[in-house]
Amino acid sequence: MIRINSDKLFEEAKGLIPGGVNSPVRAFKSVGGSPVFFSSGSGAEMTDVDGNTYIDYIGSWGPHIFGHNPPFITEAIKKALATGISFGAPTSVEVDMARMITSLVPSVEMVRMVNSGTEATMSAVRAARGYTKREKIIKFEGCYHGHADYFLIKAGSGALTLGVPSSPGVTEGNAKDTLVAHYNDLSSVKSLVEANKGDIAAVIIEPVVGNMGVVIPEPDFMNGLRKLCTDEGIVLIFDEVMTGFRLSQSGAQGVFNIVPDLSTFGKVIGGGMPVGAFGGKKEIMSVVAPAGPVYQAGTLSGNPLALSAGLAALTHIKNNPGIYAELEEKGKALEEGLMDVLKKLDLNYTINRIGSMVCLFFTNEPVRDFTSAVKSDTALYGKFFHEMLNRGIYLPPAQFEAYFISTAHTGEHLESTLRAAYESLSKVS
Ligand code: KE4
Repeated sequence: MIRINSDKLFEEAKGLIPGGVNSPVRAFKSVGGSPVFFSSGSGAEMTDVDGNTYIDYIGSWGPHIFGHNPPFITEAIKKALATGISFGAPTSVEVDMARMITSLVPSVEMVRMVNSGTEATMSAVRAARGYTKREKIIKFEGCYHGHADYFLIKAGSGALTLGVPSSPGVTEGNAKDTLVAHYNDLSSVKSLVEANKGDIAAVIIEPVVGNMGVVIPEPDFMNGLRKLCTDEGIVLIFDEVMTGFRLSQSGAQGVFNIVPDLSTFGKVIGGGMPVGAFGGKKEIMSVVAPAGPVYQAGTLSGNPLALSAGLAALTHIKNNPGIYAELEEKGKALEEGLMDVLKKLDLNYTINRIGSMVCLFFTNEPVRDFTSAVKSDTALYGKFFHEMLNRGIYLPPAQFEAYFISTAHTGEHLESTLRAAYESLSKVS
């Protein structure tokens, strides 16, 4: 595939934007080569600035659960645009959005809108610290909760992809209050809790990990974590920025029937526009300013134009619960198709999937935590990525990410993807 216009744009971008991109994981650092610049998206497909079309499995890193530019979202944006973009004052759509989120997610009694997943998670931690008057938090190695200082310790996603899970610029003072446990290992959490009795404000976890590739919690792990937090007065925060409204109408917590104390959201709730949210027990959320003393703010928080897109997405979800059966069917078809391809080629790489989140790990071992995930052959993944890219399949440019299927992906899209996977894997393996 010829991509001269992308390459030209990237050369100019590198002189103007750090690394030529506005978010590191887009830069192809771990897979090599130069990023593709896109000009349009429609349904499950995107077209780059050189006119090449791709089947898209990134979906803007999760928001596009209905594919690009679904009419019910674009129409909602156009309608909102006609009456204004932003007021910096309360609007009715903010009440509609809060009502929608609290109606879909039973554990969320009160919610605050923000502008990104990072704002949601950093604010939720601050609320938990303000509510418990404790300072330390526990996160899990390989989980990614955005780029707030206290999360960039053994983080996943782009931080892991770039080989900098603990970022420079994060001070000792900040890092000392972030304790790191191991996913699917309850004893590692219990040890930290025992060693820091009464000092831990919150445990924050991706209830399904999408940022070290897809890693699924084991039943006793999540139930044990819930009990431990209840017993110790620790706020359990489910970071559902990626899983929220993707895995069910009430995210991963609806799949596992576990009630967190706070939840964070992003991606799907913005319909592709910049929206995040955090919410949960009214007793905890009531510490957030101006109801309480824990300060949290944002010029464009609850922006009516962005919320019009998000509300359209959530309204569609509320009115069409059948989409999850559709996404499960399509996810299963892709997973089983990939397993057939691996079998035909006598390969036994690991595939983890839940609903419409899939990951092919280039390792023969099961992947259940950070240690097992990083055994994947990232160089081989890079070769596979480019073979697929040149066959018109746009996968995440990093092994430690999730492929996202949308309702816009058709059987033909999946068949083309599996054909390309067979050709690509037979070439690189
Ligand atoms: P944002 O600040 O990027 O909106 O959200 C941060 C975040 C928080 N929590 C979870 C579970 C997340 O997955 C994310 C962001 N996800 C990455 C993709 N793995 C965003 C892609 C990027 O960094 O460009």
